[in-house]
Amino acid sequence: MNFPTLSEKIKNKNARVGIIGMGYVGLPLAILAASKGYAVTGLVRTTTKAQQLQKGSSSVDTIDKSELLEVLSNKKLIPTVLSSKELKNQDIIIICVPTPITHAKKPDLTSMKSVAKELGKANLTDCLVINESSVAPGTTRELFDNISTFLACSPERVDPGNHDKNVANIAKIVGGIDSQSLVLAQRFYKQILSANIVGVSNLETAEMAKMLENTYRAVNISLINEIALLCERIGIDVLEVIRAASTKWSFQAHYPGIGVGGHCIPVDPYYLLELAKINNTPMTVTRAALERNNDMPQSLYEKLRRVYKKGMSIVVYGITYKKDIADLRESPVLEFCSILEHNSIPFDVYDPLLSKSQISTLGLRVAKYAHVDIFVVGTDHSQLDNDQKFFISKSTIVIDGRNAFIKKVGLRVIGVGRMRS
Ligand code: SAJ
Repeated sequence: MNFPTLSEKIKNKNARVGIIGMGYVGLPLAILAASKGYAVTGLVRTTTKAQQLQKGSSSVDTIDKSELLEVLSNKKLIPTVLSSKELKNQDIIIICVPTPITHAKKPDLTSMKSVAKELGKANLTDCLVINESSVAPGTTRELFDNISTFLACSPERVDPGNHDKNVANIAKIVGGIDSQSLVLAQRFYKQILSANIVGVSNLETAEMAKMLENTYRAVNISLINEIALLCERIGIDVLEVIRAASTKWSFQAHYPGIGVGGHCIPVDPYYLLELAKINNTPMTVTRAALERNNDMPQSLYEKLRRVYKKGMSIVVYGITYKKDIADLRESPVLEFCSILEHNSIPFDVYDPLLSKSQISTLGLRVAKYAHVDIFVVGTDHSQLDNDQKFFISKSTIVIDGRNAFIKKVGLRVIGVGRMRS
């Protein structure tokens, strides 16, 4: 299909859209495109996943269930197993698969490479392939060039748990391998998003923009972690320092804590480091920032160590990577727990967003409601206000990994950057 034909199909919403990966990025996008009138095929790895999704069941907790059921029932969204045949049926193929890091903190492109293989086998002729997965500059071109006529990159920018910003209204960066690919991708997103569509010169600029925004965040979080540790030494309150600094228009506040988790911030900078290594460009600031963030669980452990006496009861409250999100990926609290285990310090875990079996499958012991000697805030879920009474008595020491206990309410609270260490 040539440019005018595909452009017309996009305009009339007759273009068939295949989205590879029905996770926290692909599924919201599929629901949105389907609700805007496109015929969307949700491409997943296994029949079981396709059947589960067909029944409206998904582990993605950021979608509106009724919207999903609606597009399933009107058959605007059809979950199917990824295959070359299904790929061949599509006019637009959007890649939304995970790009994690290995234990050795190296980019893990397993999913991307397997998608590239499937796309290669499909002998696509003239469809538009768009990569939304976060990768280092050059990866989209390397993996998907010559796979089809049109190729674009538009990095996903979802912010799980942020109800104001969603897939429809987050500004969309788009780069194309050529001008026709860029225009087609922009026209498609314009049809389904209310957000501003930001066209850039090429694929690499789009990829690098995503890497920059997440590395920027990782570096700034590491800076405030570092300043927090200094504040402890000199006995001032880092939260008050941040409040004061925030009166400067050019200062963007970040907050210290137990560490940095999730599928983006502690991950994407390692893709950049790998690219920098290949290009002999040392990225000392980024590397140091990641090390600083990775050290924060240990730093919180040292605070606990200083007050711990053998036999003390400990609860770690909240183990997911961020407030009110039930996602464990790269959670620094899990790192903190393994440090406790490594030092043979027994503890129990409570997380209101996880079931008892989810916690036990991690090899962790589920806490019962009982007052404890040490209460560790791993993740400051909103329910903490309510739940704390089940665990905290007047004599409980709080190791506050998220500075959730702003007022110390007569308790002994040891925060991050909030008192002499
Ligand atoms: N964190 C801090 N201090 C802070 C902010 C975050 O320690 O000041 C920790 C969080 O607890 C968490 C980690 O860093 O463990 C990541 O936090 P996040 O709010 O950045 O959460 P994410 O991973 O959901 O970030 C997403 C990202 N979205 C995409 O990559 C598409 C990121 O780009 C966004 O900047 C971020 O949302 C956002 O909030 O905007």
